[in-house]
Amino acid sequence: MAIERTLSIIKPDGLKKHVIGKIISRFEEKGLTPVAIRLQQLSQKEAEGFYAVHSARGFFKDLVAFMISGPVVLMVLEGENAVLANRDLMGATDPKKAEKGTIRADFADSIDANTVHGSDSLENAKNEIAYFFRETETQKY
Ligand code: RTP
Ligand code: MG
Repeated sequence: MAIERTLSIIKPDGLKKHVIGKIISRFEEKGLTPVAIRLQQLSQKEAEGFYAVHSARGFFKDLVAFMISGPVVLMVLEGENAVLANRDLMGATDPKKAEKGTIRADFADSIDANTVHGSDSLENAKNEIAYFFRETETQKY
């Protein structure tokens, strides 16, 4: 097993529902330690750049509009197999298809308002972390 870092975002619906603490508890309980955290209102440009891989998809406009509908929590999570461990905790993209006990099954309302983002590969994790954080903003404890 390898210690990895992954980018987690609690999306605007998670903040509006006041479940930041519950979500971060789930990460900590599974050994995913936040080594950087920032609350931020994303600009349209930041959200478009972040999800650029989806720019040709029909849902892109709605996705960007949703991601800037309120502040988000940006986090770097560190732990064993962090990328996959985080995706397992999140559950499927569509909360209706997500397994019980996953974050999306328990807190998300729809495929658009699906509460959390998580990097889907180690390579994407490195790029996504660098998109929002400088190395000096991550901590050891
Ligand atoms: P995320 O990037 O946010 O962690 O979600 P994901 O990997 O599970 O899903 P992805 O395919 O990367 O899609 C990014 C976000 O776009 C919205 N989406 N809508 N209507 C649709 O068919 C559709 N497909 C994706 C979701 O909000 C998804 O989280
Ligand atoms: Mg994705």
